[in-house]
Amino acid sequence: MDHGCHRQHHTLGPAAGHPAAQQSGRASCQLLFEGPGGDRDTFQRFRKRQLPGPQGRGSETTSANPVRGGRRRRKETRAGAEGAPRRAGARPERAQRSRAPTMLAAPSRARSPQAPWLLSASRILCLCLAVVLGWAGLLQGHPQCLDYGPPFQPLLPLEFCSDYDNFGCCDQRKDRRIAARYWDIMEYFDLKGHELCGGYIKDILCQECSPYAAHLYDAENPRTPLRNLPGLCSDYCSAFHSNCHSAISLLTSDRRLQQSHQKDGARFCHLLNLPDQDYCFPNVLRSNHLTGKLGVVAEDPRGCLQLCLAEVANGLRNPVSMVHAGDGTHRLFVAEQVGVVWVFLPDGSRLEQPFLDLKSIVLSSPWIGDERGFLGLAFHPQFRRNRKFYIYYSCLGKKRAEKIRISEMKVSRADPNKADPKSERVILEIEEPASNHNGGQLLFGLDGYMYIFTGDGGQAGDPFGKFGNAQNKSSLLGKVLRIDVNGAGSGGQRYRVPRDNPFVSEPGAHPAIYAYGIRNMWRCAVDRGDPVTRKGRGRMFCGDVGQNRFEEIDIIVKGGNYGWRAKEGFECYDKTLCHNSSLDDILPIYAYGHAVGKSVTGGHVYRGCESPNLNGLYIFGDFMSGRLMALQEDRRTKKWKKRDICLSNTESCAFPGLISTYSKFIISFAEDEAGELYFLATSYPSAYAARGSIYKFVDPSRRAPPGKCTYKPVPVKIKSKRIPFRPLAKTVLDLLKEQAEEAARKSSNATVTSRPDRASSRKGPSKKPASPTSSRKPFPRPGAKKRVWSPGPQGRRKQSPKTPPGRGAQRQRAGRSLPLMLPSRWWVRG
Ligand SMILES: [Ca+2]
Ligand SMILES: [Ca+2]
Repeated sequence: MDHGCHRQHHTLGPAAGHPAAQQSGRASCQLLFEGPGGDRDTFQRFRKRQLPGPQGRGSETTSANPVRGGRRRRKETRAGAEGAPRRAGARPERAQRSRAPTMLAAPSRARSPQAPWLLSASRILCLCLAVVLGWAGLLQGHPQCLDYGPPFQPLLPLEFCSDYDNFGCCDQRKDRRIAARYWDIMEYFDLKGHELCGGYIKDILCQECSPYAAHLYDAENPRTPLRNLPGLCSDYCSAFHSNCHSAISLLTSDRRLQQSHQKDGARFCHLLNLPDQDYCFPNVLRSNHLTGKLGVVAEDPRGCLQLCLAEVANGLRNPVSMVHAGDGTHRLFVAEQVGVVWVFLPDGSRLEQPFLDLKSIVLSSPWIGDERGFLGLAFHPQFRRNRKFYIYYSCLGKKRAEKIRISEMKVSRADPNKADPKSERVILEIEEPASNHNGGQLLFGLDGYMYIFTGDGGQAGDPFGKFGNAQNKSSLLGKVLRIDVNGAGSGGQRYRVPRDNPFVSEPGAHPAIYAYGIRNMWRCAVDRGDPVTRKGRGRMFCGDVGQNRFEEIDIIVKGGNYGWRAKEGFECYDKTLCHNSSLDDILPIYAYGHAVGKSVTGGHVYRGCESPNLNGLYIFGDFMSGRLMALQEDRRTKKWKKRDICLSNTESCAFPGLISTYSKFIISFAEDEAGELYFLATSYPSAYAARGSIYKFVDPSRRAPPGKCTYKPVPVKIKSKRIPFRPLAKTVLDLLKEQAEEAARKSSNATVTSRPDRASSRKGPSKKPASPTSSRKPFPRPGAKKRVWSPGPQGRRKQSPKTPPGRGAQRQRAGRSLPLMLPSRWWVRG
C-alpha cells in the first residue's frame, strides 16, 4: 500500500462567496382577529342548502334584528345560547369584552349626510382593491394558510371547525380559539338568532382553517393587505347580510365594513367579493378542481410533480457531498471538490474556519467537469463516542500515479468543529488508470459496515483487461466494497473483511467485494424506511452513470452483478459478454436515455418530517441536463414509476422564502439529520469556481402539522466565527413583485402617453428583462399606480417580512444558469 500522496500546491485563495450578511427572517403574521372553522354538518348543510340562504325569511328576519344590543341583554342571550345545542366542546373562559361592538345600535342616519363623499371614497377603495387583487390574479389560488405556509393534517381532529379536521390550516389550539370566539359572539344572540346566524358565523370564523385561507383573506402575498373577513361568494354574502347583518360588527373591527353593511348589502358584499368566483366561500369547497386533490403533491397537467426549493447555502466550490454526523447536533458538513469541508449550523450559518482543509493533498483542477478531487465523506455510526469519520479523495502517488484514497480521521478533542489534521490513517488506496470514473461514495449500512463505491477506472467502455475491471472480481475497480472499519485484517490491512461478504471463498476474488459490474456509481444512499412501518429500511439506492446511451438507478444487493460493461441500463453494451449465460446480472429499477440526461446523480428516498407527501419518493437528478426526477414504487407490482419534478411554477411556490429556480449542474443530493432532503448544484462546474448552492426541497401542497417536526439540537461548542447565510436567489414572491411593478409601470406609462400634454415631460420606463420563471403576461391594471403596495380597504398588516438589505446586487449571480457547452471529453463521469 502506498501512503505517499504528494502534496499539491494550489494557489487557491480563501473560499469566495461566503459573505456575512443578515439572515432573512420570515415574518410572522399576526392576525388582528381569530379565524375560520366550520363543522361537517355545516359543510354538508351548505352543500345542500339552496343559496342564497333561507331567502324566504330574509326580509322579516332583517327587521327582527337577531342580535341584541349591548351588555344589558347579556344574561338573556346567554340563556339563549345555553339553550342552543353546542357543537363545540366546553365553552372556554369568557374572553375580554373590549371587542364587543359598541356601535350595534348606531343610528343609521349618522351615515347619510356623508354618502356622496363615501361614494367617491369607495371608488378609490375599489381601485386599491383592484390593484391588490391584481396580485391575487397573478398568484391564482393555491392552498396556503394565513401564516404563509402550506396546509396540513392536524395531529388531532378538530372539534369545532370540523370541515377542516382532516386537512387545512388549523391545529387543535387554533380550533379552540375559534370556538371560544364563536361562543363569545353568540352571547349576543337570542335563540332565534342562534338558529338563523350560528351557521353563518361559524362558517365565516372557520375560514381561517380552510386550506385556501390565504386566498380567502388575500394573504397569499405577505406584502399585500390582509382582509378582515374572508372572501364570500355574492349569493352567500347576500343571504348572510340579509339575515344577520347586525352580526358584522361582532365579526370585524374594520369600520368600513361595519359601516358598509348598514342598509347596503351590495356594498358590503362587494368589499368581500373575490375576483375569481371559484375561490370564494363556499364555492371553493364545491370545486372538484380545487378540493379533489387537496393534500397530495400538486401536479401540472403533464403529471409533473410541483415542488419548490429553499436556498440554504451558496458560494461553494463544486459542493460534492453534504452529510450529518448523526450525533444529534444537526450540523451539516459540506465538502467541496477542492478538498475543503465546511460546518453549517442548524441556524443556517456557516463556521468561518473549515472543518477540514486538504487542498494541498487532494488532486483537483479548475477544468470543467474534472472528476478528481475530494469525493466522499461519511461519519462513523458511533461518531459521538469515537469521533471518527472517513474521507475519499484523489491524490498523486509515487511517479505521479493517480489514485484514490480512503482514510479515517478524527475530530479534534479541543474543537468539535475541526478535524484533527494529524489524525489521518489511510485505510485503502486504489490506483486509477485514468482520470475519470473515480467513484467517490462512502456510506455506512445498517449493518455498521462501511460501503465504498469505486468507478471502473476510467476511459470509455471499461477497456481494461480481458473483460474490463467491473466484471473482474480480482480488481477493486467498478465495485461496491464492504469493509469493517472497527477491525484489522490478518494481512496488515486497516480494516477487516466481514465474514459474510459474498466472495470471501471465491478463488481469485477480492474478499472486500460486495457487488460488481459497476461503471461509476455517483451518489448512493440508504433508505431510512417508512417513519411508521419501517418498510424499505436499509435499501441502498445508487445512480450508475452510463456510457453513451443510458443512465440508471440500482438497488444494491449482496453479491449482485450490475451488468457493466456487458450492459448499459437494460440494453447490451458488449454483446459477447451480454449474451454470456453466466452474466446473471441485476437490472436497474429505472433507466433513462440521453435525450433526458447524460449523467445521473443518485438521490435519496425522502423520509423526512416536514413534507409528508414525499414519503417514499426516491428523488434524484441529472448532472448534465439539470433535470430533477422521482421514482415511486408500486407496492403491488414492486415496479418503480418515474415522475418528473418541476419547479418552475410560480403559482405553487408563492410562499415566503421559496424559490423555483436553481443552478443547473446537479452534483449531489443530501439528507439532514432530521431526514429533510437537499441537493447540491452549481452554475459553473469547475472545482475552483465558487458558484455552487445548496437547496432544500419543500412540498408546497402540504406540510407537517405544527409542532410535529421540532427537535432540539445537541449543543456544540463553537470556537469559530459564524457567518450568517445570505440568500442570493430571488424568491418567487420577489419575482412576482417585480412583475407586478413592471406591469404597474407599463400601465402608468400607457396612461401618460395617452395624455400628450404630459407625455413630453416624462421619459419612458427602462426596459427590464422579463422574469425567467413566468410566461404569464403582465396583467393589465388600468389606473394602477407605482406604489403597488398601498394598504387596501381592509387594513394593514401588523408586520411584513423584511427583505434583507443588500440582496439586490448579488441577485444577478443566482438563478438557473444557461446551459454550458462542455467539451465532450470533460463530460463528468461520462
Ligand atoms: Ca479513474
Ligand atoms: Ca447496470
